[in-house]
Amino acid sequence: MKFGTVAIVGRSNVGKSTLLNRLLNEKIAIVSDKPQTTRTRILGVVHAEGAQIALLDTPGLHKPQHLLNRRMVRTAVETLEEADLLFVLMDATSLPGPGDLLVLDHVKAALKKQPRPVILVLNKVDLVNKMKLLPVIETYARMCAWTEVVPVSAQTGDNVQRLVAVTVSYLPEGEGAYDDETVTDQTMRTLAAEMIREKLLRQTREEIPYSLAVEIDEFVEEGTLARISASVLVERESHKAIVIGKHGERLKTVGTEARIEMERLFGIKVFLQLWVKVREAWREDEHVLIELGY
Ligand SMILES: Nc1nc2c(ncn2[C@@H]2O[C@H](COP(=O)(O)OP(=O)(O)OP(=O)(O)O)[C@@H](O)[C@H]2O)c(=O)[nH]1
Ligand SMILES: [Mg+2]
Repeated sequence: MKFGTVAIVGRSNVGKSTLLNRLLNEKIAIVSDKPQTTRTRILGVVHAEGAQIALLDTPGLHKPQHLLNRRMVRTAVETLEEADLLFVLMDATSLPGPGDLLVLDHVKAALKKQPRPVILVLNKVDLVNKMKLLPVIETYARMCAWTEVVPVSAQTGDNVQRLVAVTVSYLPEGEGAYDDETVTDQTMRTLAAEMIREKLLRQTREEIPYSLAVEIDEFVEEGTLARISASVLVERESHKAIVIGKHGERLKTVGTEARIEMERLFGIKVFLQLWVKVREAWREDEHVLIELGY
């Protein structure tokens, strides 16, 4: 038996959470086209033939500007330093930019402290034709002493099984740390809050996605029904109006979409109530961050 932890790191939007979900065949981490979607470390356990892989999805590495972001980057760096193996995700649709160089600096620093297998995962190959992919692979290949380079599409699943096989080959020998049923460390409460936040991210733009948070006030299971009450935190009155929308339409859409997804994942009926609260500068407030699990 083989067992090990694998940190999934990279800049925002490269598809780390999409890859986690793909490898688990389950939607555990929320995904969006807005940067800095993932704010915490998320465990996903892959039960493979003769191996168990503890995947750790992390927030995108970036230059932090708020306390929230400093904690996000710290989480990613700590995970990078602790894991047995690293997946460094890069976007195959473009040549390396400043954000990718920042990621490489973090990766090299972690490898210097503790050498480990490091796999370059070039994601989103579904968007690139083969002719354009080769120079991108060659450029990245020269930038670090990668153990392996694996191009994939987390979205379509292309080459993802090869990534699993390559990963297993580099895992340490050992018994799995999780029982057969364990897929994630995310509680239903956290999953519910995250699903609401994902729907909010889809419905908002500019600075609003960065300054939104969702807190579960009540989560009561009554047989086959869950009664959930949640607060959406925003930083300004003007943002509150936008989140609610004209005649409450936007919040209603968010609530409906989140409820449908929760019912599917939890397999029970959900009664969901949403409130919007203004909490000025919550991203700088340590107490609020701890309350939110950040
Ligand atoms: N076409 C294509 N799109 C992808 C692929 N993987 C991810 N995406 C899209 O890229 C966007 C970002 O995906 P995420 O999985 O949220 O990215 P992330 O790296 O987790 O981002 P952060 O959590 O912000 O650090 C989403 O719109 C995804 O649908 C892929 O293989 N192909
Ligand atoms: Mg993510």
